[in-house]
This record gives sequence, C-alpha cells and structure tokens, in this order.
Amino acid sequence: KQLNVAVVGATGAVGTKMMEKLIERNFPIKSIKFLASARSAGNPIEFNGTTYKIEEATPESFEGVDVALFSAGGSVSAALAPEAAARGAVVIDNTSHFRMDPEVPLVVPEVNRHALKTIPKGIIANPNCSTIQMVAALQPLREKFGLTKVVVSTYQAVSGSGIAAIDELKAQSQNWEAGKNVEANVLPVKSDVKHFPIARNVIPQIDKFTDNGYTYEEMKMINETKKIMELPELHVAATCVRVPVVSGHSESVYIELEQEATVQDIFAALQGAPGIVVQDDITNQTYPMPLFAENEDPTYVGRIRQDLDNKKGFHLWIVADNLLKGAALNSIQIAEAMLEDNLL
Ligand code: A2P
Ligand code: 11C
Repeated sequence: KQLNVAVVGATGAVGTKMMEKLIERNFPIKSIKFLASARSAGNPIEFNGTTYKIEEATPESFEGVDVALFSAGGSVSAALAPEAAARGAVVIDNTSHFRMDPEVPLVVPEVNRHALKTIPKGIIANPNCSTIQMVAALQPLREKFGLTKVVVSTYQAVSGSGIAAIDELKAQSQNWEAGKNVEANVLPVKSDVKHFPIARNVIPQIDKFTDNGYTYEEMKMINETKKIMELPELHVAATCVRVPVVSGHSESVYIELEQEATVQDIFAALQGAPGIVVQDDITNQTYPMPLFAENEDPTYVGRIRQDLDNKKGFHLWIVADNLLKGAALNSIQIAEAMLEDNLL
C-alpha cells in the first residue's frame, strides 16, 4: 500500500530527520508534501533526488493526505492537527499538545503498540524525546521483574530545542574561542525572561517551570512514562538538564524493581530487546556516549549497576539520538506499525 504523506515543519530539526528516515526506511510513498510557515513557502526542498516546493501549512493542505507527520510546535499542532484529522489523515504529532489527552494514544511501539488500535481523534502523539529512550530501555526490565520506582537525571542536547539552539551553541563556542562577546537569546527557553549561554555551561532548566517547582520537561517525563507504560501508580521523579551537546540525550536512571534481580539478569533482559543495544564493558571503558549515538537508531544502555543498599535497585546510563529515536524515527515506526497492523 502506498500513502499520501505530509511533513509539517519540514524545515525544522525534527522535520529534516523525518525526511531522511522516510527515504532510508523505504516508506511506501504515493505522494509527499512539505509544509512549514509562510516564511518558507515557495522555497525549494530536496527529497530523494527530487526538488519540491515548500507550502504554507493550512487546513486545506491536508485534503487527500493519509498520514501527516507534525513537528512544527504545539500551537501549529493545536490549530492544524484536528483539521488534518477531519480531512481523513492520521496525524502523528511530535509536540506535547495532545499527549495527555485520554483520547490520544501516546506510543512507543516497543512498549505499547497495542494502543494504536484506538484513535478516536485520528491523532497519535509521539512522546517527548527524553521519555521515549527511557521507557524503551525500562520496558524489558518491567516485563521480567516489575517496576515500582524511577528517578532520572537527564543530560539533554541542544537540538531538542530546535535549530536556533544548535546555531546558538555553535556561535557561542566560536565567540568564546575568538575572545568575542557571547550572547544568549534562545536557551533555556526562548519565551522565558532570562537567557544563559550553553557553551561552557549546563542549565538545570528545560522548558518553563510549573507551579509545583518542576519544569514542564520534568513533568512530561513523569506523566508520559506513567501513560505509555500504563503504570499510573509508578513513582517517577525527574531532573532535566541541558548540556552543550548538539545531539544525543543522556540519562542517569535509578530504578526499583518489584522482584530482586542480579546484574546478570538485567543484562540478559536488555540484550536482544527491540531497539536496545547494551554497551557495558568497563574493563574496556565501553559505555554509551552521545557523540557516538548521533545519527544512530538504537537506544544504548550501559553502566549497569546494582544499588549497594537495595537488591531491587539498579542504576543505568541510557543514551539515544533525541532527533531519531526521540522524535523522527519513533514517528515513522508508529506509521510502520500501523501499516503492518492494517490500521492505515
Ligand atoms: P519555518 O522554517 O517556515 O519557520 P525547529 O523546531 O527546528 O525550530 O523547527 C520548527 C519547524 O516548525 C520549522 O519547520 C518551521 O517552519 C515550522 N513552523 C513554525 N511556525 C509554523 C507555522 N505557523 N506553520 C507551519 N509551520 C511552522
Ligand atoms: C528538549 N525534550 O530536549 C525537549 C524537546 O515535548 O516534544 C521536545 C519537546 C517536546 O528540549
């Protein structure tokens, strides 16, 4: 079956990766269109050897579209995803806008593929990047040993904040070297009051603060994990931190299992799990790092240790390319799973 596809936010950090993955994975495309803001409309865009024209995303853009991949920010999804769905498209939305809507499945195919069977609004949400890689790695452990608690600290790359943040890290690094003035206008959050350099720095704020003292990014990790894993009682705490890495989110994760296990049990459960690569050989200094996860599909897990005081407690280090498994790849995998299950 060949599909009519629309990529919304095609000029962005995630949109660009979606295009690469559609080609690389031979997604069955009958027609494709590339949508962005009015600013980009008319500009050329290259896809699989053909030059297309970027179109402004409007409700009418979605006439005849089977699958619409959205990654143009929450307000664009809020306005246009229902328009696309009303015209018969299945929307796979990368933004946080619909994620906690009980009528919108929030899907990581390795974890809750079954949730794709019921899409009352015609919209499926792709989870937050830092959530996806964590639940992908925890699912095989949860299946074997049960899971009661997760405490995560993240080390997140600037590409999670879009192309402007990547450009800013590069400019700041060059300006430091050249002894020039270092300006900060994008991070931690474009729309917040203060901005800080990310070059030579780490920033313990991703997204704005909520009323409970956690940031929205931290609350996304907490709420999305419970929804995807279908474990509303799971204890989850998160501290989300931006680091001067271009791509690849890293996470230090402490978990508590329902049953006792050994480190060997954890290795065995993770090895061969879908989408997971174990990189853990401390005698050879082998562990996951974002530099080597960039442009790679798997979620890498290493530094696997049993807690010294709790036999049900384990420490893990989880790394994945936030633009791929964390965004573009997971979206395409959702579409592929739906095709396989005759849901598209
Ligand atoms: P444009 O390049 O025309 O601004 P990033 O997350 O890397 O910053 O990318 C954001 C993406 O969202 C870009 O493709 C951007 O297109 C797109 N976008 C921003 N505003 C709109 C809008 N109002 N309608 C459609 N696409 C938009
Ligand atoms: C970041 N996780 O690294 C964010 C980006 O909810 O889809 C993705 C925001 C989202 O800044």
